[in-house]
Amino acid sequence: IAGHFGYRKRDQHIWVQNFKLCDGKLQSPISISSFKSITLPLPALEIIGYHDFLSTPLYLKNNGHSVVVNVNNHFGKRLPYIFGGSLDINQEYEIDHLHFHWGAKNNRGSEHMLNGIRYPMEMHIVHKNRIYSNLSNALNHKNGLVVLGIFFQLQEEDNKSLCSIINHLTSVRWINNETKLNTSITLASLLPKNTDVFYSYKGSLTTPPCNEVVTWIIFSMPVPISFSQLNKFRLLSNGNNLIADNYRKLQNIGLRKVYIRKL
Ligand code: 1SD
Ligand code: ZN
Repeated sequence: IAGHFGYRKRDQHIWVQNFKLCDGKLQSPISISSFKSITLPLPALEIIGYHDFLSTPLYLKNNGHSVVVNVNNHFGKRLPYIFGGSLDINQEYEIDHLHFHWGAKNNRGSEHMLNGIRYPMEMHIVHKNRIYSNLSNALNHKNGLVVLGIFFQLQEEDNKSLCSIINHLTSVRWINNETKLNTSITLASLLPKNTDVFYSYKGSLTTPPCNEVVTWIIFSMPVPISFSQLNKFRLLSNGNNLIADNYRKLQNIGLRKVYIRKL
């Protein structure tokens, strides 16, 4: 959606010049602290269709900022969707795509921070409110999007559930490369084992044009990834540089509240 923007400090500094919304009061990402979060007796987040095999073909694309799996063409079938949790009653959000943010080094990469920890990678599963016909329409409405944020944590063994994506990364090494996944993905296998505990707050896209239309749901429990798997993301290129450290600097929480759902 956005034209040119970069992630180096001096590049992020000028996002606001080209994209006015990036200067708003409800920007993302933020640093989340469990102690400062408000516990609410929220119902569980209902995640429907995440256990099904997604209709193929699924495409993986290097867009120069990240690597994206588009899920929105779910021919003839209902798209996986979410509701409940911290979301307004009767509002359903269907999946549009997922993408990743990662670091050049293991001590950075996630956009959000949780209790002072910056994880080496964060996955975003972007959902749009079913009442809007497409993603660009949803971007004009406060209740347009819900993004699920999932942290990754390094472990020795490979995370088998990521293989179908990671095995294709060499085919999308360069910007605008796109490839068909030859295996299906079961979205549920990409989620943490426990989705009962999550944080939620009102924020924005973390990339220009920074629309303040996102209800963020960040799971407390991370998902494992191995060193060698993470390194494969770091080989992707935008034509000039390797893609890494594609995370936005922290934004002020301001007057916002962050809610936590516990069991
Ligand atoms: O960075 C993504 C951007 O690529 C696009 O996917 C947008 C929504 O379509 O979302 C942002 S983010 O806020 O999910 N990082
Ligand atoms: Zn993102």
